Amino acid sequence: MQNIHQRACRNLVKHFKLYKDVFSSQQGRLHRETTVQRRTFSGKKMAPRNSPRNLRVLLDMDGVLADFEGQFLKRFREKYPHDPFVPLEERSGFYVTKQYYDLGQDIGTKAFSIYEEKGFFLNLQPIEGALEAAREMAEMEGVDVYICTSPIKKYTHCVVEKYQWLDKHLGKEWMERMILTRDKTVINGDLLIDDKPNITGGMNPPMWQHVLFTSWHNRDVVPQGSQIRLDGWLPHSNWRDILEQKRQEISDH
Ligand code: UMP
Ligand code: MG
Repeated sequence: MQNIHQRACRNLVKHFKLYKDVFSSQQGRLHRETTVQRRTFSGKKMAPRNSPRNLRVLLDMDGVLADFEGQFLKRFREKYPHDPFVPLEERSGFYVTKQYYDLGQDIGTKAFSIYEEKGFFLNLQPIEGALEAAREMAEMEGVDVYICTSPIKKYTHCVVEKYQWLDKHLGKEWMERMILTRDKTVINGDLLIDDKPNITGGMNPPMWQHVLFTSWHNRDVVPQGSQIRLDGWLPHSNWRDILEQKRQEISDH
């Protein structure tokens, strides 16, 4: 009799454990569905339940995803090994050409020739952690990511190579996100992550808040107005907090 009782108890415990495992895995699945996989049938992400709409993040390319400054210096020194140059630690001011013109008219002209050459934009190295961050951001629930980048005036190689760079490093599906414009102020977004300190254009003020991404040329710039600084993409970086804060602002409105 006691044996039957003990067996019954053991069975009960076993079934309870089984139920608990099934229940918690169901919960986990539900949780994942609501936090990561809320998508419409078209595959488009939906706004989180507590937010009226998706957060729109505009990501700059040169100086944020792609290392323009590093490649510029490398190519300049390879092409003009006997000319003076500006080490990265001494860079200041957004336009690298302007600083090279200060070294002499001919040096400025040579500087221009560097980023107008074929292959320059395609061969830019990704900035450390940028591709991982961009992918993670694009996968986030309720976040729409766009690439917002300005081509140079001599667009022959630059425009096509910007598309090629994105395809090479992030893939074909990112073509849908590409915005090429020389006036970023007219683009609608919540956040623009960009290394250029002073972004001006036809719309004043722009819709977006400017997140100033740290680069050699802007290290000493004090953020103005609603600008906030982002010091890079690596694990310590607070880009996730910046997005979360903005999302809160949208929900509160
Ligand atoms: N650029 C110049 N001159 C410079 C530095 C950069 O024309 O001295 C160009 C290169 C990029 C553009 O095409 O400016 C910067 O684009 P954004 O990163 O702001 O999108
Ligand atoms: Mg830039």
